Amino acid sequence: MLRAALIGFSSTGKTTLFQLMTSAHEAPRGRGDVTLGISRVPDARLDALTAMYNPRKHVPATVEFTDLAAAAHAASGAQALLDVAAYRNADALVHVVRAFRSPAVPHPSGTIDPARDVQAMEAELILADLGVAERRLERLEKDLKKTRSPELEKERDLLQRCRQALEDGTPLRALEITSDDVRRLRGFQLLSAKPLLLVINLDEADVPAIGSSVERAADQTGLGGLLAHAATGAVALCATIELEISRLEPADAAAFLGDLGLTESGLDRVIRASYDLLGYISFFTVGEDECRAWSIARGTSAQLAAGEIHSDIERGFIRAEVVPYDALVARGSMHACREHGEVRLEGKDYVVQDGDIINFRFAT
Ligand SMILES: Nc1nc2c(ncn2[C@@H]2O[C@H](COP(=O)(O)OP(=O)(O)OP(=O)(O)O)[C@@H](O)[C@H]2O)c(=O)[nH]1
Ligand SMILES: [Mg+2]
Repeated sequence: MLRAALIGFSSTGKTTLFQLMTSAHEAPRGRGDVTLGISRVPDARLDALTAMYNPRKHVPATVEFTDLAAAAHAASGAQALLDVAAYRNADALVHVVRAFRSPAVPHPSGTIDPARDVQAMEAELILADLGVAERRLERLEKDLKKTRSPELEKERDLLQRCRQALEDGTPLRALEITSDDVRRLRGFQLLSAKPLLLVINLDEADVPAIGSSVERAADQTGLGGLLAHAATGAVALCATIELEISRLEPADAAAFLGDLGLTESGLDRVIRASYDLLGYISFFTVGEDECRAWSIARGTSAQLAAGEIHSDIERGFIRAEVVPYDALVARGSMHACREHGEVRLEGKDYVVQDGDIINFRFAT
């Protein structure tokens, strides 16, 4: 399951967004406390499969969101909070940036300035990573004096490269590194290396003019040129309006969205952007018992995909029976697909495609 952590300065709308994403209507559990919530990934394909199979249960893919009380503007406060395991363990960070004005909600810096906040948060992430890199380098130098190890030398070279980038103010997500180096860095859980989604939390009054256009939002809020290198992806929405809409009946929600010139809810947009950010795709398992969506990284092999379901299926993997989603919908049933030779038998190295419907054959 994809894990995303909400970060941001105080009163930017993190908890409002969290409630929107997870439909958690209760208040978070006090300061410094980590709140976890599960968000169901909307997917029209799963809805169609569910209509076809009428299963006892249907299970969408999920994203787990983490919300934490505010990171104070003071560097020390933010640094302490950034050390929290929930941030370090996350697959992606979602930075909620305040663009709404509301004089009723004071901004810790006194003014509303999304570009300043984006840069300040980036600086916090970089500072936190610099600390980790420096501590590790110190250890490595000591160890390398005692023993020569090619692997440790590679790690030292890599970390020196990282330290240089960080000192230059470059987040590690902007570095081009090999997959071996990605593996070497994984254990350090470096924050600036994680994919970052910016959520520009718009003012209610700006929604009709901006709609869901990230470009217009960036222009209007002074984020302009910053966007391209400050984040991996961005979404513009007004969290309070979206939360209101999410609590309406579907027909009313659609009408409200339409009035604002929006075609897709903020929830859908944030989830989809998170998926894109990580290069995640979905495959499906179907049957009368259960229709279910599974998320995997693009490029995952059939055998590893099987492991998402159960380690026994991965271990005993024999073959994957695969039908593309479009073929199943066009034929109307698995049986018809079989008759037309559209069920393929794939081996363990087959790269699973978005929308594949898979039946794994395995030995126990
Ligand atoms: N006008 C307006 N107010 C908003 C919006 N989003 C959040 N707020 C308000 O801003 C205040 C803070 O929102 P929260 O969601 O609690 O912000 P937070 O980032 O979780 O705050 P901390 O956890 O205290 O750092 C609340 O009063 C919200 O109702 C928005 O899009 N527009
Ligand atoms: Mg909060």
